[in-house]
Amino acid sequence: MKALGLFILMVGFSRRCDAQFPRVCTNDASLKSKVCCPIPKGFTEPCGGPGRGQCANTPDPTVEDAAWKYAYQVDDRRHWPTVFFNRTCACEGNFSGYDCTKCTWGYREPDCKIKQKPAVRRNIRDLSAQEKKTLQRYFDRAKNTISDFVYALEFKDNIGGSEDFANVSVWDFFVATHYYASRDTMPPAITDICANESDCILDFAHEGVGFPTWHRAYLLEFERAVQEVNDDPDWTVPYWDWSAAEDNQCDICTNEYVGKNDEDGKLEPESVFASWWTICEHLASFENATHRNHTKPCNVTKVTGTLKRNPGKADQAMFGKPMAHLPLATEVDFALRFSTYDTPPYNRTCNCTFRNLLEGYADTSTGKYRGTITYDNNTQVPGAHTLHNHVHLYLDGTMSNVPSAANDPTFFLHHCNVDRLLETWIRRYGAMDSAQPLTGAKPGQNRYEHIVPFFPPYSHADMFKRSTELGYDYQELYKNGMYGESDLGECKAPKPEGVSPEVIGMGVGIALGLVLVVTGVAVLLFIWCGPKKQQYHAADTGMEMSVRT
Ligand SMILES: *[C@@H]1O[C@H](CO)[C@@H](O)[C@H](O)[C@H]1NC(C)=O
Ligand SMILES: *[C@@H]1O[C@H](CO)[C@@H](O)[C@H](O)[C@H]1NC(C)=O
Ligand SMILES: *[C@@H]1O[C@H](CO)[C@@H](O)[C@H](O)[C@H]1NC(C)=O
Ligand SMILES: *[C@@H]1O[C@H](CO)[C@@H](O)[C@H](O)[C@H]1NC(C)=O
Ligand SMILES: *[C@@H]1O[C@H](CO)[C@@H](O)[C@H](O)[C@H]1NC(C)=O
Ligand SMILES: *[C@@H]1O[C@H](CO)[C@@H](O)[C@H](O)[C@H]1NC(C)=O
Ligand SMILES: *[C@@H]1O[C@H](CO)[C@@H](O)[C@H](O)[C@H]1NC(C)=O
Ligand SMILES: *[C@@H]1O[C@H](CO)[C@@H](O)[C@H](O)[C@H]1NC(C)=O
Ligand SMILES: *[C@@H]1O[C@H](CO)[C@@H](O)[C@H](O)[C@H]1NC(C)=O
Ligand SMILES: *[C@@H]1O[C@H](CO)[C@@H](O)[C@H](O)[C@H]1NC(C)=O
Ligand SMILES: [Cu+2]
Repeated sequence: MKALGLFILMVGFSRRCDAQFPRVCTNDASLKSKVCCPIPKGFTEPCGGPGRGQCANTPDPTVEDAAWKYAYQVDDRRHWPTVFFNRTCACEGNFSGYDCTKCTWGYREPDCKIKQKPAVRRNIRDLSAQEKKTLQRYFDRAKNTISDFVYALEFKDNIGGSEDFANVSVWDFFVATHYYASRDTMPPAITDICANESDCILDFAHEGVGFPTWHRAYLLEFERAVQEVNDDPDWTVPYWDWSAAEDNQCDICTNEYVGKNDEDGKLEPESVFASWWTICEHLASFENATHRNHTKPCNVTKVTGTLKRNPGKADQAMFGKPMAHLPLATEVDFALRFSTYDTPPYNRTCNCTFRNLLEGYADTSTGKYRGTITYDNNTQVPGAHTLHNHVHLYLDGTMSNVPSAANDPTFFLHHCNVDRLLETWIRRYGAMDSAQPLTGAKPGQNRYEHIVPFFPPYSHADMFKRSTELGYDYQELYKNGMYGESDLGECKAPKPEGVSPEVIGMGVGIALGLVLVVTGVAVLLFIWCGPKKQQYHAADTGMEMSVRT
């Protein structure tokens, strides 16, 4: 298998829309002119010419937000992708891709005129023995094949030319992409500017309304890349239905699937994935080098370790008792009852929204945000780490830190299930425009903003529709939509004001209100004063394994 991987290493496969940038556009002339309009093979004009595409100014749907000006004004990811390229291919009809030789999601050759029958993403537990082998082989080939896309090793200001871009494997390209979208912006040491956490962490993919659609795009790109690298356009990424796992433990953590780990969290040598290297494992600030107070991009050529997993062994004092097992089906049921997709301020403090429950900063019994509380005596009450975040932390290792998570194949199986839950929500409540805000989200997460860092760019709105319009479907939606209507925790519509017949009830209410206020203040104080870093949990504890600078 390894030999096969190496054998095909140098075989070129065409890549479709993606992030950070096609090799063909990272030559000195293109970088200088900011034009990325290649002449496709078999054509004579850039972008293919009339009937296919032409070179045009890149649209810039950015929503400027004064609240983010410190972090944003010097960030390469602002006005994506115009800091790097401001003229790109505008493709006609259903053509797409950086040179208009590809089809938009859901369409196929010839001439992208065929609307494809939705490809079905299947439950990983239903794959045949042979299909499981294929999955491993396909992933391994992606890990060992050089991508058509290259990655910048430097800030834009410091990029001299093509020598500042590095080759990267197809798999590692996705690791770097997840890292690039979510890395923190400034070193935590700059506390005068980073008085508010939101000024320091500029995450285009998490803790916000764009979370579900960012990862939907990411998964589509990933699926297509694996298809292309293995020359199998019908392959689909399977989903791991963790809420249905036996004994609520990692039922795919075996060598048949993603690999079994030993006591130290290392994968057994029998697993294909035991030999996988990892990249981008530390927060960028870990590297110390800064430029205009920004942390450096991940050096994609540097191996940082191997995959680590320790399911059920995450620190319960820090993350709570539920870390001993996977999230329960009742918790998923709860989240899917919320018809409100998201609300201002569209960050991790949101209450009673499907997005924050799915992402995992809201409690799956109350529906409300709950951050970690640390008392003076150093006792800690863990915050909410639910659903998506819970699974990341439960796996305890590579998956539990944002920058490194996508090194682990489990990431894509997990996120496929997260996307299935999004799809279940969309089928029940509808993909209404109003769900995604026009303004008020974090940078790059508003409805029509470009999803950073995919190239050529497209928006969150493009992803917020029935999956069948994007060319794929699921073997089965979550419980086929059967998850009840009644229990909304503390999020029921408030009772109309007026004289309550139950005075005792009121007394309890007031007491509860006081408790909530006190808790709220404690949480806020903690958010305010806590150290800054990025992990899949609801508030910062400063106790993570990676070294902070
Ligand atoms: C694109 O960038 C180039 C190089 O910086 C600049 O000269 C040009 O004016 C820009 N074009 C647009 C449409 O912003
Ligand atoms: C995409 O292809 C379909 C099917 O042929 C066609 O109906 C549709 O008009 C095309 N879309 C565009 C924008 O050309
Ligand atoms: C990067 O990969 C391309 C295509 O495989 C190859 O032509 C080029 O020499 C590689 N560059 C480096 C620096 O290895
Ligand atoms: C932090 O946020 C508060 C409240 O939103 C604001 O008043 C204050 O100016 C912000 N501090 C900085 C340094 O931006
Ligand atoms: C990063 O900075 C810290 C504190 O200044 C220092 O101790 C550490 O050695 C630096 N790390 C690297 C890799 O330079
Ligand atoms: C970087 O941070 C330092 C310390 O807060 C500040 O004085 C300086 O102005 C910042 N530089 C830039 C370019 O933002
Ligand atoms: C990236 O890492 C490689 C391997 O450790 C090293 O040789 C190279 O100098 C690094 N490049 C940059 C720009 O830091
Ligand atoms: C969430 O948004 C509110 C309002 O802008 C802000 O005060 C708060 O600091 C944000 N919290 C986090 C964790 O980003
Ligand atoms: C620490 O302080 C909290 C809040 O005052 C209290 O509830 C808790 O029992 C204390 N824990 C210990 C071990 O003293
Ligand atoms: C969510 O509710 C908690 C109390 O449960 C409160 O502290 C927090 O401020 C609320 N979040 C928002 C965005 O209103
Ligand atoms: Cu993510």
